[in-house]
Amino acid sequence: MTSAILLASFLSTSLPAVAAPLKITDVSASSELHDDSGVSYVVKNVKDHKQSTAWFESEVGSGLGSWVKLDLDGTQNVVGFRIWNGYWLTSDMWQRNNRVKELEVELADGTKHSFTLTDDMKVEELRFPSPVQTSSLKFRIKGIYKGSTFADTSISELQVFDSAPSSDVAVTSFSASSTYPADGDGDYEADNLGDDVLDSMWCEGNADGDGTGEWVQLDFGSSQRVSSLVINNGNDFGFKAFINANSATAGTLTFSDGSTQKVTIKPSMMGQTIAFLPRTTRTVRLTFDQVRKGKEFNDLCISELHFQP
Ligand SMILES: [Ca+2]
Ligand SMILES: [Ca+2]
Repeated sequence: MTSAILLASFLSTSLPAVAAPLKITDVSASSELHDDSGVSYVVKNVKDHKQSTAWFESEVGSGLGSWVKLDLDGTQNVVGFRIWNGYWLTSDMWQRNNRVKELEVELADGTKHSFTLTDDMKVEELRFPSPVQTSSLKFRIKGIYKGSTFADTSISELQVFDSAPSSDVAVTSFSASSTYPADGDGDYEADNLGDDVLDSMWCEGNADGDGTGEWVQLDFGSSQRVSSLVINNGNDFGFKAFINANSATAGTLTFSDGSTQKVTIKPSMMGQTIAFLPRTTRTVRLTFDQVRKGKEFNDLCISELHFQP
């Protein structure tokens, strides 16, 4: 039975509030584009937590019928998935390469579901009409939006979700003291802090400052227990990008009741967990008190920020 449903939304709205991406144990594809001057287009790029790396099919023409298969850790109760459709390296490259328009998802038992994707450089979230039991998902390209320059079709990242609550405290909205304007590399909105993608980030938009005094705030929608934060500091696009931009070294957590706690943050690309005195709070604001200066840009960026109960 084939059924179709389309539910597009921004990152900060539905699935991320209740779920964490399921583990992908293996990934395969009908074809892969050969590496081009050191840039890899292999299929594992759809699950490397980077929006700037993509899988490209290598068929003649636009790759209709090409597929990517994700294997899960056994049979899971899957409610939907998120797709970074097309080549997200830059908005220019996104325009120049094909995007997927019609996507067929085949489950382990052969059941197929069809989805029509929008033609926007936005993360798209799609749900099955009802949860499905499957150990794999095969994403097959059935229709495309044409790129302005190249005939190849690509997918930059895929995440699959079940309905189980995440181990992180669910976030209903992200906000910030300021935000760097979107440019050819994408946007720098605060909801990039919660997408489990390392090379999407919030950056402060204060032209004069180095990020000191700027803040990001997570709203949980109701009172929740929090006892630690998990942060990917700085611009985690890559090592050079990390060195070039500012990263945080100290901050202050402010909770709903006005109480505060100081935290020390390592200026490191590695994810770090920072424990603090447990609180029950609806919001947490992290104000940056001190930064490590970047070599090239004087803007503070943070790639991921999650709180744990
Ligand atoms: Ca990727
Ligand atoms: Ca991110």
